[in-house]
Amino acid sequence: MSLTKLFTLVFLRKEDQILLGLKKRGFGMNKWNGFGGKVEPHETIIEAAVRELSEESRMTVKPSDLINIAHLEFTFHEEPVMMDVRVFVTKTFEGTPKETEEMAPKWFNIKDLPFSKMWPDDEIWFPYMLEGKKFVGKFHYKGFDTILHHTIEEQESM
Ligand code: 6U4
Ligand code: NA
Ligand code: NA
Repeated sequence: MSLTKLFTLVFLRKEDQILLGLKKRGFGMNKWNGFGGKVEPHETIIEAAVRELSEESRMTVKPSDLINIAHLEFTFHEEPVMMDVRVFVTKTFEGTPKETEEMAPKWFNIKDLPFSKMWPDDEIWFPYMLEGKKFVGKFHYKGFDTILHHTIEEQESM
């Protein structure tokens, strides 16, 4: 796999709720997701996670409060790109979610998630995250709607 791109994805938890944002532009537009984006060359993965969360929702977290719960690897039929997505959760944060240029944030009850308007893989791996598991998930897509195959392996630690 020649072209690997590193991304972050952050989820804030508050009791039985999770903060998602409706993406307003670019990759994943019109889908609900956590907050995140590309890791820039000058920053660590954690720094990117903190920055993207703030840029997209105006929420603030300390780097040490982010718990890395998953690695997700997305590959695409007949495309040499791999997306390596590092997933973080935390219950410790400051601020009130605000709509930004990129995302419109909203708290969802974890029993009432909008899976039909999320990435198809989310319905497969969210249950692991919501049960507090750590895992590596690999998803091979054809286009952006069809998962040809996937694996999920639980990990002792990330
Ligand atoms: P700009 O250029 O600022 O719009 P940037 O915010 O750096 O982009 P973006 O938003 O394109 O990056 O990053 C994609 C986001 O979507 C990351 O948080 C990872 C996440 N993501 C990508 N594919 C996903 C998938 N199949 N399932 C999922 N999240 C995915 O749950
Ligand atoms: Na983003
Ligand atoms: Na961004």
